[in-house]
Formats: sequence, structure tokens, C-alpha cells
Amino acid sequence: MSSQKQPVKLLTTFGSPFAHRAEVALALKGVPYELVHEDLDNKSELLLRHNPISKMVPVLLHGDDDRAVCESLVIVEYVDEAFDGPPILPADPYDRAIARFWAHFVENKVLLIIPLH
Ligand SMILES: N[C@@H](CCC(=O)N[C@@H](CS)C(=O)NCC(=O)O)C(=O)O
Repeated sequence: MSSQKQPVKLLTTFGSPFAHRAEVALALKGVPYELVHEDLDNKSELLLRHNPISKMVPVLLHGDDDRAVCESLVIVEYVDEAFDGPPILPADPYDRAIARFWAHFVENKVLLIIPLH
């Protein structure tokens, strides 16, 4: 089966802006996916196995359950590269760098002041 057609699961939790970021990327690309809701007070073996470093959601599982992508901004870029559909990041390297700059700015300066789980 082509990797484009392999099933996609997104480990998420209610109200996570980081998981929403990954969902927006999947929606923009028109990729069907299954949401798997995590209880962050009782993390699943699936989450701990696929994200042993930070143990956070979102985690994107593509194909068999051993292919896991962690970190929402990494997931956005993976989804952009792995699936057909309209590009998310600009084609021009300079424009891509500017998009990444603002994504990191939001990550480090804006989201840090919002209390999250
Ligand atoms: N830098 C991470 C942040 C993800 C994050 O903060 N996820 C929260 C939910 S909104 C989480 O899983 N928290 C569980 C924990 O801290 O143990 C990303 O962009 O994916």
C-alpha cells in the first residue's frame, strides 16, 4: 500500500492547541485520520511507547504503529511532505524560513504565556 493510503492516527487531548495545529495540517491536505483521545493524567501505553521523550500529545502515527512523529511543528512539516494536496509551507526557501521563524516565535513567546495542562 502506498504511504499516502496508509492509515493515520493522531494522539490528542481535549483542547490542545498543539494537537489542533496537527489537525489543521491534516485537514488542509485532505488526509483522513482517526483521533485517539488521551487522558493526560493516565497516559496510555501507546503514547508512552511512541513519545517516551516528552510523553506529550500530539503524536502522529502513520501506517503501522511503529512510525510515529512527535512535536506539532514537526508533524505539520511531515504532513506537508508526506501527503499530496495543496502545499502548506511556501516553496521558496526564504519564504519557508520566514514561516518557520513566525511558527517558532508563536511557540516560544506566545503559547508560553497561555496556561496549558
Ligand atoms: N512542543 C509540544 C507541546 C505539546 C504539549 O504541550 N502538549 C500538552 C497538551 S496541550 C501535553 O501533552 N501535556 C502533557 C504533559 O505535559 O505531560 C508540541 O508542539 O507538540
